[in-house]
Amino acid sequence: MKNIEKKRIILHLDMDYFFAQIEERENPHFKGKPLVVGADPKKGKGRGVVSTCNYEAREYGIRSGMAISRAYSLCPTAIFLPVNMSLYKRISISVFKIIKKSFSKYEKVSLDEAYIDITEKVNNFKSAEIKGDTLRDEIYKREKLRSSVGISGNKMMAKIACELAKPNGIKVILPKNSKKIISKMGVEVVPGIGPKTKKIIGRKLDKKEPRVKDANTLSKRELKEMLGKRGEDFYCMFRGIDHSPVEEKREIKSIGREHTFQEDTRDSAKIIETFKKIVNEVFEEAKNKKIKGITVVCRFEDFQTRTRQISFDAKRYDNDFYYKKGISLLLGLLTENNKKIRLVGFRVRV
Ligand code: DCP
Ligand code: CA
Ligand code: CA
Repeated sequence: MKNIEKKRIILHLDMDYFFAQIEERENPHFKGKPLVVGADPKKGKGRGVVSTCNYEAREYGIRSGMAISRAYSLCPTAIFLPVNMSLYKRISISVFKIIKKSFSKYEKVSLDEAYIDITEKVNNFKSAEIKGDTLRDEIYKREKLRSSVGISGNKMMAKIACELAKPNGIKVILPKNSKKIISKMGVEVVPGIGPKTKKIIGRKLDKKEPRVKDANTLSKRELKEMLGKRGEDFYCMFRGIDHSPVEEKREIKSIGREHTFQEDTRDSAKIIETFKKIVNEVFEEAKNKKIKGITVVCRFEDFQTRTRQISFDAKRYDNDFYYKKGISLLLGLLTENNKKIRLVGFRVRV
């Protein structure tokens, strides 16, 4: 029963190289040159990361999340710009207004990404494609920004279609072709399969880079034994099936700060002092809002990034309470290993 999918038509929209494209729009003379948005590279000595970059910079191998120093060494002549988050947020709001005008059932995934359930709006995939084109045209007309759209019978396949459509394109994957198309891909295309799960599957199949078609030799029971309840969902997803609904989530707001140390450190007094400073900044911004949860982030010298979090009940506590909880999470992370710390961060959900 679970292997039969309800007929739906789902559209996935994702803006192309979002932060960098906005910077190109604001500064047209940057167009055509490699452009990187992120931390200050400080002539190769900078210590933050790349947020994103345009396609010209990607040709040099630069990618989101990469150390900015690495990006600098790959292309020292690129244009490096700081993250102007308030501008990107403002433009994101405008893009979502355009979506909202034409569609009622959509789910915001991030600043530049949304799923839209258009089952009730169109009768077939041909008219779905026209809807997708109209949306892309409308965004371009109003915001002068390019985007890509994927369309299929569920969220997972619509996102895969969108990846294939990028940049500035549209792609439809008919549900009857979903299984065949996904089978050629690496298992990590399935949402929820990260490096750890991939390793478990790879070990079982004796393959370093397991593909979906390899994973399709595993029975539902085997997957459940290996990965628990999630394994059953993966069994369906490996066959192009995803039942998850498009749901408009109430927006969870988070307020956070992070600090990259000038030099990697294990000096706990120094780490705690910095932590205290950023926690206070976060409290300052969160002001009277009810805190629903806190997250502490540590990035270690080898770039491994670990987080720990706690959620709270409906009660309101004073800032000191959250600070002490934060410190205990931080100490937990620090005692996980002996590596030096590169970055520490603190975030609250409000
Ligand atoms: N972002 C970030 N750090 C990351 C990944 C992304 O700050 N590690 C930001 C910058 C991106 C935006 O989020 O512009 C959207 O992320 P995407 O993954 O959609 O990437 P892009 O829009 O930059 O590129 P693409 O054209 O591949 O979608
Ligand atoms: Ca994007
Ligand atoms: Ca995105």
